[in-house]
Amino acid sequence: MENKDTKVLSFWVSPFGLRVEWALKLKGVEYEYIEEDVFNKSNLLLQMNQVHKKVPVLIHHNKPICESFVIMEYIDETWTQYPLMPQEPHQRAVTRFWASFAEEKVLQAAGKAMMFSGDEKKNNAENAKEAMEKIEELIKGKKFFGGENIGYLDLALGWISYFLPVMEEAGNFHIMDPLEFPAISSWKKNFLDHPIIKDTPPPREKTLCHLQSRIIAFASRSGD
Ligand SMILES: N[C@@H](CCC(=O)N[C@@H](CS)C(=O)NCC(=O)O)C(=O)O
Repeated sequence: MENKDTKVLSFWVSPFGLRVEWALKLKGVEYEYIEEDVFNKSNLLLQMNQVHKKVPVLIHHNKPICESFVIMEYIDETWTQYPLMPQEPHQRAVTRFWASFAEEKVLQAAGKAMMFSGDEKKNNAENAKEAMEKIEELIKGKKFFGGENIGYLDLALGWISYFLPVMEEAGNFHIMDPLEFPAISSWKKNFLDHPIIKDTPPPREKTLCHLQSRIIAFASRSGD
């Protein structure tokens, strides 16, 4: 039965929104999904995320929680079954460190590599790749970042498994060579094979078209 007390406001292709849904699904929490049009924002979104006006927003007992990392921690503290974060404070700090490292150094650089052209594309792809080398070291010898089970960091970095390949194709750049990143490649497989994750990524072709249209819109705005 759908739980009316727990709502997720998201956009079908949002990798940030999918993290939140994964966290709820892993914990077996029922929720209502509300699709948002980020190009024509609803009053509900503007009301629930007055600062950033972005998805995802988790609405729990009519109270909004914004920012996917904050939401995942809230979910972990609210529903204690299937802990996502390690229990030990130092391990928790390390987990948060790598989540923000990947967000700032890999995701942002990959986003710029996808959108920009020329030297900016090349430099950002190189920066993303350099940061990815650190992630490769981190996952070496492990099934998941969380150890034997999917944890917070797997969800935070989950976009690398299904979204990055589409970004690379749409933006014509290359970071993820399986020969250079064998440990990340086997993590990717383990992650995407997981029963909770398996059928959740948005359709690849639709995602590709969406990203291509964003690149075209960005280029026409910046006068390329
Ligand atoms: N740091 C945010 C990023 C959220 C984000 O960028 N969401 C996009 C959709 S993928 C959005 O709502 N964009 C609308 C806008 O930028 O106005 C998070 O982790 O939740």
